[in-house]
Amino acid sequence: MKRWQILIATLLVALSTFIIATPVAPMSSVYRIELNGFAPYYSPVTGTTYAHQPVEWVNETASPHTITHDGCLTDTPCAFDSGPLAANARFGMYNLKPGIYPYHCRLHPIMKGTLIILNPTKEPSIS
Ligand SMILES: [Cu+2]
Repeated sequence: MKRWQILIATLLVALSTFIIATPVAPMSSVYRIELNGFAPYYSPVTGTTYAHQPVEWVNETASPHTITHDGCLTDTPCAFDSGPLAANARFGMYNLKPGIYPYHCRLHPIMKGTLIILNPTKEPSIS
């Protein structure tokens, strides 16, 4: 084997090792919140993610529920309201601004959760 062939083979091995060892960051993976039939009903009950990451609620119960931002019942802006979400159905939000979003189920007011959307460069403000 000539010197240049050894050099290329060495570079290819080094490159393939680098590619295999470098994990791909899940930048667009979905942040998932499950709805359960028992307290605290939303899991995680306080979800925290970043503004670039889509958020998805999945109804794991046999009953319909809503994911309703508390602002929808006040004079503050309504950031999201799923309407009745059937069993095994999903509800996604993809463009929430950084902030703290308390939410609840319109059908079962005992169900309450909080979604915190972080901006990597700033502290969240109350929505
Ligand atoms: Cu409910």
